[in-house]
Amino acid sequence: MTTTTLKKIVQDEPAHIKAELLAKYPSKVARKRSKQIMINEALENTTPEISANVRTTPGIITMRGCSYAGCKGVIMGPTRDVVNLVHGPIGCSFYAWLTRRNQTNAGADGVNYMNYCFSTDMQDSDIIFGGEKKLEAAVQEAYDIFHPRSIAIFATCPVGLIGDDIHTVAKRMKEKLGDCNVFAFSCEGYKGVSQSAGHHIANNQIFRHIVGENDEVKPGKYKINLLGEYNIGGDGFEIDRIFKKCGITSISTFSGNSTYDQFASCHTADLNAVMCHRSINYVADMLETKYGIPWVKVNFIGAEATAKSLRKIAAYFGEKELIDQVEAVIAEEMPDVEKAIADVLPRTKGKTAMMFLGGSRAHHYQELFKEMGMRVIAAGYEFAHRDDYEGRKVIPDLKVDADSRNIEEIEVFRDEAKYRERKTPEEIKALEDSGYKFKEYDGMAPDMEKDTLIIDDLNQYEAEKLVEMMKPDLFCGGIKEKYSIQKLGVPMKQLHSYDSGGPYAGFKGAINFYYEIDRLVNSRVWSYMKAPWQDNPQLSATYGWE
Ligand code: CFM
Repeated sequence: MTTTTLKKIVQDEPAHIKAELLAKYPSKVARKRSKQIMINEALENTTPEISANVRTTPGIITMRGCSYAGCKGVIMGPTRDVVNLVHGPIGCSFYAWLTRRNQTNAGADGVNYMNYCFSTDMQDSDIIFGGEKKLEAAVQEAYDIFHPRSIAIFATCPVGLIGDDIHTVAKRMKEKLGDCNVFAFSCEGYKGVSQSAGHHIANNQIFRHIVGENDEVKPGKYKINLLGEYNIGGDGFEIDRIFKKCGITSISTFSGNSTYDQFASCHTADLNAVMCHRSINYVADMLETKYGIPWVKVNFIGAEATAKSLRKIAAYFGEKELIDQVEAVIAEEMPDVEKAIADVLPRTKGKTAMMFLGGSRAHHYQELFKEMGMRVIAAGYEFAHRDDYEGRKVIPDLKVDADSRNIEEIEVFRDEAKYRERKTPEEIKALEDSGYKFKEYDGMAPDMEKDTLIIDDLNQYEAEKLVEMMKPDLFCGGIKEKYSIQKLGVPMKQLHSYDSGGPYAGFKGAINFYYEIDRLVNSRVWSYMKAPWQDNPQLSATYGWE
């Protein structure tokens, strides 16, 4: 019998911590995990290579989700006027029903299917005899009740296993209904190694079936698409508020509070601002190739980052009117932000945080912690690719393996009729010469301090071990980690769902975040928490190979 105690190990021993995380694994697993745990050396400009977007070892309790989650839940889920129909057992729809907190405003037309959950509710008999007829009937039923503009069908694991041809059903129903775009996603949960595969599948199908359908020129100046913003906890509403104030017209958001028509007309915008690089970079690249819209990386998490991103958008258009207005908005919004920082800083400065989240927030949220004087001592993504850690410069070196080959790459060509050069090559060059970066993302590692830990696909065991050893003042993750971390006496903030908070984007969001984190890391309640094993001995066992 052994007793586990919480003990604070000196935080500047990353090699020791890494060795401890790996110590319990069988040697083969330890070797694999070792490549996914990197000690950051970014400050010396020699970012070491990390292994990412690889399979999780069976038996390990991963934080990841599935391909269907990435396609249906993440990309298509926040679209309010498309009926998102899940073809599968009802269990697959549990996490598809408003659990992601992507908020919606029904808008002038009042169409909003967000509060519904559409499923074919497959039964044993459908698995045995096939579910195509049931799917067809479900599409018809949804059409008869709602008369939606579009119905999207999502495959769950059993659909791929029994071989239901969802694409043929979709095509047949599209022809039969006439005024409803029915199309399908082969996003079976097992495709790829995580939800990241589902993002790619979703991006391809939106591009193939909707984008470019509506050429109508929308009113407004300085037209952009905001890609990779999903309006969690109202983030997108705050960003829209700021855009409006600045005089920037948002043609479409992929896909927070979005509509079918936004996707259909997004090719009329003049710039793509990419927020979450991981989930949507495919659409950004395709829009550039086919329609000539350049893209830039932005980040509206953090007040400084928001100001920087607005200036980046204004610099692209290069018109004095917009540049002045953006500066006026920043000048108007920042005093409240600075006041809030001055208020919390004496209490938050020097506190430490860990963040393990999807494929972009573990990077973006570091901005907010920096503004509060907090240090991020360990961070990682669940399913990002190497470019999200090390920057897009590594893309040519990425290896295609059996899992990535599984995901369709669609070939996109210039649309001679609709392609429009947004800037002349000279204008682009002038911008680049002044330090402007198109199509660029440097990833998380360069923004992290030397000797911090960067861990890909963290699991339940490692999360607890890491907290025990490094004892951070705050841990950020998702619902699966929430209670096990809190039981260790460490406050836990969900940065997928924001618990029930938000928005955290933009200027107002930053202020919300400062105060919430201040309350969390300074609450004394956590010091009263004692895990049961701190008082009582815990039964322990050894593995066969030990
Ligand atoms: Fe992009 Fe997202 Fe994220 Fe993501 Fe997500 Fe999310 Fe996330 Mo949860 S699209 S990669 S698949 S920023 S749902 S809004 S919080 S894991 S870090």
